[in-house]
Amino acid sequence: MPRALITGITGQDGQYLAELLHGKGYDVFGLVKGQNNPRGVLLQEELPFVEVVSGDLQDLLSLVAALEYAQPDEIYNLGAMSFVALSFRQSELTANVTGLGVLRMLEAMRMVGGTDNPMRFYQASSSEMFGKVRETPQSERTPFYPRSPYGVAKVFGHDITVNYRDSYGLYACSGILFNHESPRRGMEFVTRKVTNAVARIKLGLQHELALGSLDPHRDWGFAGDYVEAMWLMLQQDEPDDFVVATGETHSVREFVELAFRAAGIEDWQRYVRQDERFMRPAEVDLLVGDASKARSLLGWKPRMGFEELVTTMVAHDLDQERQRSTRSR
Ligand code: GDR
Repeated sequence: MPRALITGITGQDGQYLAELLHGKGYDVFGLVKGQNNPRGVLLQEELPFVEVVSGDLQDLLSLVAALEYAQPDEIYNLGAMSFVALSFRQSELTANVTGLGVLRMLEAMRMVGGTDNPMRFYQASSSEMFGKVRETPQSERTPFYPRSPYGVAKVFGHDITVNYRDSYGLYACSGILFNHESPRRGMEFVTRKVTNAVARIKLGLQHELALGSLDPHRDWGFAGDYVEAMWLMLQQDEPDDFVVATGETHSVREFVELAFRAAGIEDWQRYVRQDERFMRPAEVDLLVGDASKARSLLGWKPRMGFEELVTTMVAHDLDQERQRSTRSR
């Protein structure tokens, strides 16, 4: 059976990827940091087939030990401090985990894999690297101009992955993924914050929704589709980098409007309030990806469109909030 180690296993993508690989017959190992990490405990309940390995992207020796134990054929580095807004307040931590963490994992891979390294490495790069975009749509050839400490750290992670591939002949790929969402998305990200608030407003549990700027545009896809692209990248003859995106862009405002409408609420403006606290020191205004390379070389394409994504997330959150309020009665 092939073996895979996933960092960031407790996050949205880690969970979808673990399920995908398990379905394909892999032994799946998940790196979980810290002592008594509540997300690690939850993971064991939700994905019992995952073998938890303790380790931290800030600790090289723990990564070496994790690779020695798991002996993975494939390493998926999804672990990061991934919330752009927080990266402005915790920039050093972000550089350390999101940036240097990639270097540490690559070094661990070299140490454990030796010469003719059999391991394959996937780095979760991000459309945030394009930041103040130099061209539209953005492809693998578009220059980077990151707009946050998170984006800067991801550029380092991306470049060091390419550099280790070139320097040491590692099979190392970088997937430049545009925003991807699902009912498993963390509540701090705008899509889930909105769909959860819409559900609560619909059920009379909440009366307003405070947001930052409604103008930014994002290329939003479904996370379940995007983890397939990660796996496909590691099944090719040669390692390479790929943009993964839908090619469509929508504003935060459109997302909000559609989410309220999905719950049968037309006058969404009544509930939404702009709040300075959610504005960023520097914003990424417009992202839209050109995934033609992934489409032609990997045979990948997104299955879920924007409207279905929004309505699926709202329906899920309505169900979840209904169940919660029934339980608490
Ligand atoms: P992003 O996702 O920064 O694109 O990074 P996020 O959902 O946080 O923000 C998207 C856009 O919405 C605007 N916005 C708000 N955002 C949040 N979180 N909360 C708000 O209240 C709010 N109001 C408006 C933001 O300013 C922004 O323009 C995501 C992350 O998953 C990264 O880790 C990943 O690399 C990229 O997507 C691709």
